[in-house]
Amino acid sequence: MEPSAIVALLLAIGLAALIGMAAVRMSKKKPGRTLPEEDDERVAPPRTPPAPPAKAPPQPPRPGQPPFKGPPPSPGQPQRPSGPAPAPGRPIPMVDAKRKVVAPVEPPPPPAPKLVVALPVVRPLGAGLERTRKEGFVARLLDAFKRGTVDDALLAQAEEALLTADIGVKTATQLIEALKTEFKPSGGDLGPQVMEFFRKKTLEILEPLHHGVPKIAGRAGEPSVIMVVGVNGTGKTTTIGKMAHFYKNRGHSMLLAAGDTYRAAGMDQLVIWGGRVGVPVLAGNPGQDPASLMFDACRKAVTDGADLVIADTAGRLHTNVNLVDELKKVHKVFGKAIPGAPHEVLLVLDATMGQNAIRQADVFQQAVDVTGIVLAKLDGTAKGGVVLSIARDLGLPIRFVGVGEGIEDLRPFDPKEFAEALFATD
Ligand SMILES: Nc1nc2c(ncn2[C@@H]2O[C@H](COP(=O)(O)OP(=O)(O)O)[C@@H](O)[C@H]2O)c(=O)[nH]1
Ligand SMILES: [Mg+2]
Repeated sequence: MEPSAIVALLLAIGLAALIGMAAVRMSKKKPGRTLPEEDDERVAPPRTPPAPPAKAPPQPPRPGQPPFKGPPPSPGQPQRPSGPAPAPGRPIPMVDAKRKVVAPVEPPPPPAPKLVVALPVVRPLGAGLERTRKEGFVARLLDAFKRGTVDDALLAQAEEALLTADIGVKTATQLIEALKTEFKPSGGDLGPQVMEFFRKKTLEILEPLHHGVPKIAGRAGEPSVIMVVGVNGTGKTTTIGKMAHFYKNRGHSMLLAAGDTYRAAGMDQLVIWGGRVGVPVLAGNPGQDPASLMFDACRKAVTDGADLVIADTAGRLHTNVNLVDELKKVHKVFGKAIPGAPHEVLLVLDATMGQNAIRQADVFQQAVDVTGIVLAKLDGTAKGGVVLSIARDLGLPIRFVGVGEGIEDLRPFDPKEFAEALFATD
């Protein structure tokens, strides 16, 4: 071969080798990659779906795969349905000291639904005196005592203010007399001191009687009987409904007896209350002899193992004589069915009737041995002082006070709470 041909051959081989190397380098570079090599920061691993619940239902083993037998959960350790603990296979949060946290950010778990228990609004006894207070009885008293010196004109003004709240002449006179002889002002604003003095005196008047929830003592294994009497419209049936709720909440099992057989609507009303409270009601036929219904009610209560019977009665005043005879008969029949019954006879009076309510009491006291008073509709009057007149004129304990038409609007009467609410200065 000629030397020039050898040189040409060598040059051709060298050129081919160069082209080959260049092709290999080109093929190593990824198409589309834009980030330079040094941009190799820690990139968060791709988001993984949330870890499965710790206690996932066991999966049936795949064919050929042995069933997984993990360690049993340690006793007492609560099983979390889901939570922040990293589950196997789940990315562990990473922190770069120089840069930012690049851990996957999980959205916060949705808040657990709150258990909302609607508590009934219980109106305090004082709520029943709102109108008495709002309509200026205490404001008038405070105003009178602003003058600072206790003289006859001031005492007359104070007595008048007391009478506007229907406290009764006897009680108003007693309070004013006590003020004259016993009250010792200690300097400063007179009004609040006088209110405090009246509060104490009111308590002294009320306290000798054992007011509040009656102690019903039936014989062991026999139901106790509460007989409820009062003029139509005073609030008997409503009070019985509220009382049933009150006693049911205290664990009593009871039977309500709808003894106002003279008025079908009256019986229906008690049946509705029974449904609302969840206690059985025995209702008779319209016009049925209430005494026979009451006898049946007592028998049924014994059979059912109830420990309390609350009996509604008629209250038609226009047939006064019949009413008295009827109530006497009913009263007697209770005693025949259950020795010692009725254990309590409650007279329901309407507070909005003021002093007239006291007159009504006579009829019922002639007929039956009334053992306590329920004063309904105290919320409906500006004359809340009538509580005092009733208690002292009738000489009977006040058991409950009605402060509204709702199921919870019956308060056991507490003289201290009453005196404080009546003479509250706020
Ligand atoms: N505001 C208010 N209304 C009452 C109260 N007690 C009863 N009532 C209402 O007085 C009316 C007569 O009550 P009801 O129980 O039928 O009287 P009854 O005829 O003696 O059985 C009804 O409209 C009751 O809702 C109370 O404490 N406050
Ligand atoms: Mg009624």
